Amino acid sequence: MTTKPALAAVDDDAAPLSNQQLRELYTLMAAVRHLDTSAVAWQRQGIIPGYAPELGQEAAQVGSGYAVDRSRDFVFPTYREMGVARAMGLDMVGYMSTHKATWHGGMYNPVESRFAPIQAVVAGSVLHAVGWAHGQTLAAPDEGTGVAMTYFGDGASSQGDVHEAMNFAAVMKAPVVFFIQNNGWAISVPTERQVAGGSVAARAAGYGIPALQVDGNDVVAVYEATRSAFAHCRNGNGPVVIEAMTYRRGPHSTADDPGRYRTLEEERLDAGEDPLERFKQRLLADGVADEAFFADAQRKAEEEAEVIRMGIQDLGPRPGAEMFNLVFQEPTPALQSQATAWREESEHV
Ligand SMILES: Cc1ncc(C[n+]2csc(CCOP(=O)(O)OP(=O)(O)O)c2C)c(N)n1
Ligand SMILES: [Mg+2]
Repeated sequence: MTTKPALAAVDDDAAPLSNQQLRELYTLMAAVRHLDTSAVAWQRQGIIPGYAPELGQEAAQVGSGYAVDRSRDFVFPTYREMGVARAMGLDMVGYMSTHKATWHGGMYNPVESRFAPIQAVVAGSVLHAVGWAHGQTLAAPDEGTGVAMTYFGDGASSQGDVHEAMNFAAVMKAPVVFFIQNNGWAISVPTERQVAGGSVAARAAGYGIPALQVDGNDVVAVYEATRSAFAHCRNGNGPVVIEAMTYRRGPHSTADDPGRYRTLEEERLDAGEDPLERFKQRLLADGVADEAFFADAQRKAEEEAEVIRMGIQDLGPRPGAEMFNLVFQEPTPALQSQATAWREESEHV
């Protein structure tokens, strides 16, 4: 499905993925699958108040996150990028603490991890990424160009912010990868009722941005597309749009009931092949991994999720008054009076 883009000729001489890297990709996808389904269970058990599952989007997330150079690039996620976070090696207790509502944006370090705080404002991350990428072009060249990668959905692509961001990035040649996970749905609204012009990738032409539409359920295809896009951006050619075609299996969030807008039969038919199972069959067929390897990956995934569960359960509550402290560098009078009112009502001081 990958369409060959008009990417500028780039010095992308990276070797194909080794067998060890292919196995690592599978291990990551298995860890993400298990953590994702565990997180839904944790929400049902009252361990976390809410979660946005990414079942079926593991290839899109792990494949793209794996291409990031954590020494200089920066990722701007939405609320659904747990798989990217895991592929980039984040502290997952810190990451999942966001879903426990323990701390704004999670307790991991965004600067060190190169992964911005989780963004719940649809298309908000797109603007932040373009600003950061533009900053790279203003920085001293000998610092080396980092590339921003912003994640957003098919629904978010209808936001005016995305138009402004793409246009600005193209005009300013900002090194930014616009990574769209087209998962078929924006909560209850299907893509065809949301995206005009045939696809999100098709829109890029209007901004003079090269676009790749890639099979988002093929982890290797996603990795290769992302790697090419990074090389294009890093060489001063401006932004790239990647539209990874995938499918959101299950609910939008733990508060959603997809039975209100689609049947299980429709979901099964439209979802296509499971990206994890598909990759497993490929690795088996190519002799890259055997059944013992897959069993081991599953065991490790279960152990890892258990450590994360204990970690988030051990996190105590943060002092509620903290929420007022990080809004502005200098608190405004209005904020100060809100903080005072909140303390009087909540802490009875
Ligand atoms: C600015 C803004 N408008 C509306 C919402 C409510 N909202 C949350 S998720 C969502 C749908 C997003 O769909 P999509 O961009 O396809 O991402 P997906 O959830 O499918 O990953 C909406 C409308 C919001 N969070 N922010
Ligand atoms: Mg969507």
